[in-house]
Amino acid sequence: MTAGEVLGVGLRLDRLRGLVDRLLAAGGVQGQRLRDCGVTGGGDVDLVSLRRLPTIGKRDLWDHYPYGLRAVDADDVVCVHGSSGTGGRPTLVPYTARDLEIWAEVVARALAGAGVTSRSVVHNAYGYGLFTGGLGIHHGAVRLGATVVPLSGGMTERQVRLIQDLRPDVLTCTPSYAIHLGEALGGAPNSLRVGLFGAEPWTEEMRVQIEGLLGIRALDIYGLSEVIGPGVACEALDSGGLLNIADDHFYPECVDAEGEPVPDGTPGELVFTTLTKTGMPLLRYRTGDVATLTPPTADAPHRMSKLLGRTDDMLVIRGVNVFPTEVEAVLLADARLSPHYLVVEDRRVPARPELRLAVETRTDIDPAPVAAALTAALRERLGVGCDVRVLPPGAIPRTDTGKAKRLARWTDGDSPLPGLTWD
Ligand code: DLL
Repeated sequence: MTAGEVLGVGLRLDRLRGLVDRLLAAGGVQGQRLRDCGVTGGGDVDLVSLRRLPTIGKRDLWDHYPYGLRAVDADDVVCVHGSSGTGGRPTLVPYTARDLEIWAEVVARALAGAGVTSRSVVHNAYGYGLFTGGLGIHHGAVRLGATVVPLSGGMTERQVRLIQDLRPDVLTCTPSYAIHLGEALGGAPNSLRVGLFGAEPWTEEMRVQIEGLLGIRALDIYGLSEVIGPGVACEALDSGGLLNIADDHFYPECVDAEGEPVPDGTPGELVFTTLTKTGMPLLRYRTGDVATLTPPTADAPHRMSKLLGRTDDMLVIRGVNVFPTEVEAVLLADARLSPHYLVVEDRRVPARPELRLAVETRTDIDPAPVAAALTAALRERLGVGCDVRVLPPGAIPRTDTGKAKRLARWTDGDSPLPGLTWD
């Protein structure tokens, strides 16, 4: 057996060629773009020349809303998922029965990598609905034969009660909700062993907090509705802090701002090609998510780092690039501060953008020394000044459903944190 066969290169190539044939046959915008660059069939492409094929982005999805990128008959669509997206413009994704199979398979794989078995009880507190978190984890847990408790988000008291009564060993939810739940459990012993957290950015410092609060291993799960939902990549117990990418279904690349490949291990924008999906297959989808990529080995698929940020939540403050996750890493290093915060990019005076941060203390203490220490630590780490407001416990609004809002762009109007004036 050659190395190529070990890595399944042949399988991926066949799937890529099949995808190109399907896109050409569907006759949509992706097929047209392929024809425009001279591709007449799957046989014209391979995994190396893939990088020269056209990309597709969120704007294309919006331009062809709601179903313009569907590549099958409406009859073959069995459900729709998506995300509300920035600026209220939803992104909708049609799934076929085959897509649901693939989704269950990749999520089951992710759960198995975290040690979940058919004997496990999975407390699933990702939101159920259009959002892919709840149902995606659900499909995967059912596929594994585990018992899934479909809590969805919110009603924290009921969640606490069911954790105590049903004794789940696995928790799945956003990392911010894991902290919220951990605080609500109040340090009481619980049966949880491992958690799969994702759907929003979180840092190593947040991992330490979650693991401490809940007494579990906290693993990172990544995905996006356009590609399938959770399960595109996931950390395993033994993957050394990297996320295994399900690259037999979602072939990854990592590119710079011009779309050129970056060297292995260099941060860049993740681009995925859905090799097997049928409802809304995507060739070279630019995710806007920034991470590093590690090539496959004989024992491991492509792996990605934890997300470092997004190309579009990157703040540029007086020429300095700042990802909100860097701010989080600094503030979580101070045990006096809670993990609830809001980063504000204040561009009310366009020529004088300001970085601002509202945080809260864990307990009622004098905020002044905390603010001074945090301001100094942020300047040191980010290389740019940050106006810090340290508020009492509970001052930052919580989200107990959906994703935490940790970044606000302020160009005019009222303060993004009601009641807090910054001037
Ligand atoms: O958030 C899918 C998902 C659900 C992933 C549950 C993990 C767990 P969307 O709502 O389409 O899908 O949002 C996708 O969320 O492009 C990233 O910017 C961000 N994101 C997802 N997972 C992570 C993660 C789901 N582990 C967008 N770390 C993506 C950081 C993440 N950001």
